[in-house]
Amino acid sequence: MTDKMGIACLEELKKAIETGQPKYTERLVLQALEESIRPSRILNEALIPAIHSVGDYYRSDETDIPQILLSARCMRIGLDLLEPQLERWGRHYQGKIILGTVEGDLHDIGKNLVAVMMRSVGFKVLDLGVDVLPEQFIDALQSNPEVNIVCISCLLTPSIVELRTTVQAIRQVKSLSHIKIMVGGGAISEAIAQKMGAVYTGSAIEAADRAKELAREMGEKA
Ligand code: B1M
Repeated sequence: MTDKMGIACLEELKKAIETGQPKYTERLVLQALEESIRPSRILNEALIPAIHSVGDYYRSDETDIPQILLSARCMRIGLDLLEPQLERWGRHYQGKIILGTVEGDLHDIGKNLVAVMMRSVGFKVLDLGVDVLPEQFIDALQSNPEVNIVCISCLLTPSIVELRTTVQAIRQVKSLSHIKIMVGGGAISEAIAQKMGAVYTGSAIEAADRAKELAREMGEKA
């Protein structure tokens, strides 16, 4: 396959996600894989730019919520197809992380991307889903003592309060004092994260890289 054909397929896939066509999205992802386009390229050159354009259209009132939900479904389909392929490209096992979207917040596209990127670099991921209460994070951490990192996604400004409560609740549990708490999502900035005593990253790729560094640092200390 020539690179031009690959680019055409990725362009078409991006459009299919932006215009919310789940069946066509599935077909194009499978086609891209059959054409031996690298899964990381499909993710970085079609899926991620598509969902960012959808966000831009939403901000400028060029799309509505049903349309966004269709694009979100396309994203889910694409990520589900790519994930096993990305995992195969992942290097050696890095450990296990716990991940979830903060209480009150139902956004999961960014969180799912974080899960995919974490798996692709070699982490096992326990995904607690969306609208996760502080006690659910704590229960999961206590039931999985091998976990050293928890990642929390937050897209809604009003949910920053719940995020702070969650971080404080985890910090108050003595047996979890070694846990590294990573936060991210559109409502969070470096300054907000620092004030909470959490580690901030702006993207799923950065989150996976930072988690790898943290895992290495903790491994060295142990
Ligand atoms: Co909502 N929404 N939404 N929404 N939505 C936003 C977030 C908003 C910014 C839109 C806007 O007004 N401009 C706004 C929040 C404003 C604010 O508080 N700051 C908003 C609002 C207000 C709402 C509702 C309240 C709307 C309403 O009902 N009136 C409602 C809330 C429901 C709730 O959660 N309780 C709501 C609902 C929805 C839908 C259901 C329609 C849908 C969600 C579908 C789904 O997730 N399954 C939706 C969507 C799609 C969006 C936008 C358009 C896109 C979000 C997205 O998926 N972006 C968004 C506008 C925008 O962002 N431009 C908007 C793509 C995704 C890849 O980016 O999640 O930022 P993101 O993830 C990035 C990084 O942030 C980072 O990695 C990812 C990629 O590299 N990252 C992490 C994310 N989590 C991380 C965790 C980490 C590290 C990095 O941990 C270590």
